[in-house]
Amino acid sequence: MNTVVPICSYDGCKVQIDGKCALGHDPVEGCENYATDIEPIEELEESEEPRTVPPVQIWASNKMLLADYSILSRRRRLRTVALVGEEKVGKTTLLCSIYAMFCRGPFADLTFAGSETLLGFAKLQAFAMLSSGRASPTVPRTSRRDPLAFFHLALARSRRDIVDLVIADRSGETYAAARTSTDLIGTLAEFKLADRVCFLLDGGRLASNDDRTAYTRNFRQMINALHDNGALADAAAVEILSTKLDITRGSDPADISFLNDFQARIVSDFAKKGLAISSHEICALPKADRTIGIVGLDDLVRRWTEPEPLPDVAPRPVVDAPRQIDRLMSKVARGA
Ligand SMILES: Nc1nc2c(ncn2[C@@H]2O[C@H](COP(=O)(O)OP(=O)(O)OP(=O)(O)O)[C@@H](O)[C@H]2O)c(=O)[nH]1
Ligand SMILES: [Mg+2]
Repeated sequence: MNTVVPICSYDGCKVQIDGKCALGHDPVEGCENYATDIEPIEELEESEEPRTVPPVQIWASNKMLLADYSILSRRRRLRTVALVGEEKVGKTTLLCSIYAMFCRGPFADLTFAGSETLLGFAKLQAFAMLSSGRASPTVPRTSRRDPLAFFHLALARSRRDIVDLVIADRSGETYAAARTSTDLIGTLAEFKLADRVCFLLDGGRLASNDDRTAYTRNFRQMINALHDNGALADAAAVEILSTKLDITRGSDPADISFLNDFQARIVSDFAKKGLAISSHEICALPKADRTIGIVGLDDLVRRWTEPEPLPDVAPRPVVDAPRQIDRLMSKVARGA
C-alpha cells in the first residue's frame, strides 16, 4: 500500500488538492515549502493468503526409462538406435564415446545442442576419468537387473535443423537370454521403438581362436531369433558393428580375414532374408593400441542422423474403383 506523503509542508496549503499555492507562488515549484524531493514510501504489506505457486518440476537428467522416453517422444521427433549384443561387447562404451566426442566440440558436422540425460552420461564418463582411480578408462557394467535405458543427444546441423538422437542400452545378459528363450523377445520394447538396430560384434573375441566358433554361432543365432520373431520388422536399417578394432588390427592376418569373411557372410545371408543390413568397423576406446585412435564414429553418427527421405506423395493408381467418378478420373490420369 502506498502512504501518501503531503507534497507541501506549509500548514493549511491545499496545493495537493487544487494545485494552488497558499502563499500565491506560481508556478507552485517556486515555493520553498513545496517539497518535490519527497518520495512516497512503499510499505510492504503481508499477503493475507499464502501464495499458491505450482511446483516446478526439475528434470533429473539421469538416463531415461521407458516412461520418460514416451514423454519425450510426444514432444520431439526422435531417431532411436538400439544397441544389441552380448556382455562386454562394448555397447555402453560406444554411446559414452559418442557423447565424449561432442564434449570436445562439433563432430560429424553436428554441434551439441542439448541432452535430456546429461547426468546419465556424466555418471558413465566418471569411470573414464583419472579421478576414478582406475588404471584404464571403462564404463560401469550394465546389470541384468537394470531396466532398458535411453540416452538422448540433441544435435544441430544448423540453427533450425536439430536431430534428436536417442540410444537404447540394456544388459548383454538379457540379449543372451533372449537368444535361447525366444518368448522373452516380445518383452524387449526397444525393437518396437528403434529406427535402427545395431548388432555389436566383439572383434576381440572373433580375432582369438579360443571361443570364436561358439561366439560366431551365438551371434548368428541371436539375429536369427530376433528376425524370426518379428523384432526387426520395424527397423529401417540394421547394422553389424564390429567393435574393438584396436585389438583386431594387431591380430594375425588369418584371424583378420576370418573376421572379414564372417561379417560379409552375415550381411549377404540376412540381406537375402530382406533386411537392409550393412557392416562397419569401429573402435570406441582404443585401450590396446592408442595409436589407432577412435575409428568409425564419425561415419556412424552421420548414418544415424542422416536426413530422412521425404514421404512419397505421388498419387496411387486406382484399380477397380467402385465409384464411377473414380474410374473416370483414373482414365483421365492415364490419358485414355
Ligand atoms: N580395447 C578395447 N576395449 C573396449 C572397446 N570398447 C569397449 N571396450 C571394453 O570392453 C569392456 C566392456 O565394455 P562395455 O561397454 O561395458 O560392454 P557392454 O556391451 O555394455 O557390456 P554389458 O554392460 O555387460 O552388456 C570394457 O572394459 C570396455 O572398456 C574398444 O574399442 N577397445
Ligand atoms: Mg553395458
